[in-house]
Amino acid sequence: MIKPRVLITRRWPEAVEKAMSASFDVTLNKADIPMTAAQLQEALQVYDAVCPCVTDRMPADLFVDNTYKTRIIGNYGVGFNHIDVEVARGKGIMVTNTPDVLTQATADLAMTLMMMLARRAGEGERQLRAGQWKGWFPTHMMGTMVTGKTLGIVGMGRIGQAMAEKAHFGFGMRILYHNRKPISQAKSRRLQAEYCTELTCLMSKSDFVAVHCPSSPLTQHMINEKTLAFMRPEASLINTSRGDVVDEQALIKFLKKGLIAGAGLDVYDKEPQVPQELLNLENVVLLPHLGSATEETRVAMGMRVLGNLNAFFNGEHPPDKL
Ligand code: 8YV
Repeated sequence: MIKPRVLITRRWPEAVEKAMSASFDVTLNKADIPMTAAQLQEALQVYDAVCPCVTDRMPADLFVDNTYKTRIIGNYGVGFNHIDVEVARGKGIMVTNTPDVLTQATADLAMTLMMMLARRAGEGERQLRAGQWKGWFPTHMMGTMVTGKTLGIVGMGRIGQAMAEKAHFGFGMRILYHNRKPISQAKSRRLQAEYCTELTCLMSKSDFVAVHCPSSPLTQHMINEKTLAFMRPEASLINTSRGDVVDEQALIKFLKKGLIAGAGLDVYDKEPQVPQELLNLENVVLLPHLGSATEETRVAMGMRVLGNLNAFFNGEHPPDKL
């Protein structure tokens, strides 16, 4: 039987490249250089399945032809704002993603950012590495406690809830959340989580605001000058979702003026570009989109793509069809 032709656009962990190669006629991007729009367009005419990730932009205008060889796009990642799913669907291409498997890793990273901010870990490490540490003194780099503080979660989906669990049960934090609709009563009772119908209400009551909602036309620049204005000067913002949910220029303005205490960012509007003004600030922690970057998670993400492709080519319903 002829195996479906599958393109994996970037290097994946070896174990999943092997597993994919056992099931399909796989083409790997050995050089791991991001593909151009033209290469992606060509791929859609050559492969039965294309497996992109966040660096592969597939907006509406990428799908210029009327018919394609590709019948499924198996995205490696849970976020899919880089793919126009509606347009792909209209061209007869199914799109799948990889939910669940990266929930804990991403929530862990949001916790990391919160802890680093609160305890000024980035600043401290920079000072020490620069040879500027003069030794212990009582007022040296005092941060703030996380334990007992209030965490406001914007987007109480899988990752938001996982962070709430860690923060509430691990650090005794009070949980507020803003979401399209309240979570189940059982879940909110367990976390003693309070629902804020208004984002601004959550912003005004939180010591840490963590953004977990997906990028969409509805959430674009949801954290902007207007909403940031509700945050307290001692409060900080954490973003591990997508860069465009936050208006970066507004955030920079608020950070520079000391209108908010700090920001912990893992995602940016124009990745991998990070505005110089953010790089110049001490009160920010900046990570290079590491949310799901654990060995276990990146393997599990690949296996999830494999499961979706296997189901599809066996004529079954892929579990993560969008
Ligand atoms: C992924 C992510 O690593 O899955 C997501 O949505 O943001 C990341 O953690 C990345 O998207 C890979 O495509």
